[in-house]
Amino acid sequence: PTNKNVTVVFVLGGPGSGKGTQCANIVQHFGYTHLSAGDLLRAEIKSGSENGTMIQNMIKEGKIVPSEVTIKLLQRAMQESGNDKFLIDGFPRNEENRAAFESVTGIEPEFVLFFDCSAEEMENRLLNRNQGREDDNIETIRKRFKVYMESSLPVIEYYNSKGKVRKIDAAKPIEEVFEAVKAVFTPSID
Ligand code: UP5
Ligand code: MG
Repeated sequence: PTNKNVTVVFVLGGPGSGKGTQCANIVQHFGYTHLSAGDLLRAEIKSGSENGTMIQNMIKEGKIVPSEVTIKLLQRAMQESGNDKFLIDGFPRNEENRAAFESVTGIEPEFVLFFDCSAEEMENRLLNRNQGREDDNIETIRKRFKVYMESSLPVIEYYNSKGKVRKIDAAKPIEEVFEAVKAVFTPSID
């Protein structure tokens, strides 16, 4: 499909807000393909790519990988999926990511799903995740929070000013959060 026929929803929110968890639910109910930018970057490290060491170092420091790297991975995954509906999880993380994605792909998001959660709750979730992620330690978590506040929140503000943000209270239990998510994806008759 050409870019104009592609539907993209950006799924944003702080580290541990539940983006990946809820995307898995959305995929099952609404036929989207889930693309986690972080998962694609971690797969790139594992594949032994020439960028792997750079990506690994940046993730360890909670820093944002250059957008050209991330956008290439997203574009490749979109092409390989054969689908035309995508949840892009954890991207764009700063203004430069956002502008570059728009100009390179010509795609604007349908809307932005924003998981709102306190830092205290997110920190607890990440420290209890136990999936061996190299960035789930208290030092890196604090760096991720700082980058989120300084660089990623402004992207959400930008889309909010365009009326594109659908904000979800993500501090509730997983099932309750998904009820709110479902309401966003279910077309209303009016
Ligand atoms: N959990 C989930 N929902 C819950 C709920 N409602 N109640 C109680 N517990 C809940 O959830 C985290 C944990 O909480 C899990 O154990 C879950 O069971 C539980 P998850 O769904 O994994 O949350 P998520 O928001 O996906 O958290 P994640 O850690 O993946 O978010 P980040 O945004 O920090 O991580 P990401 O993988 O997107 O990025 C990692 C790094 O990659 C970045 O820091 C950056 O260095 C790099 N990166 C880039 O440079 N560019 C990009 O574009 C993307 C990433
Ligand atoms: Mg995730």
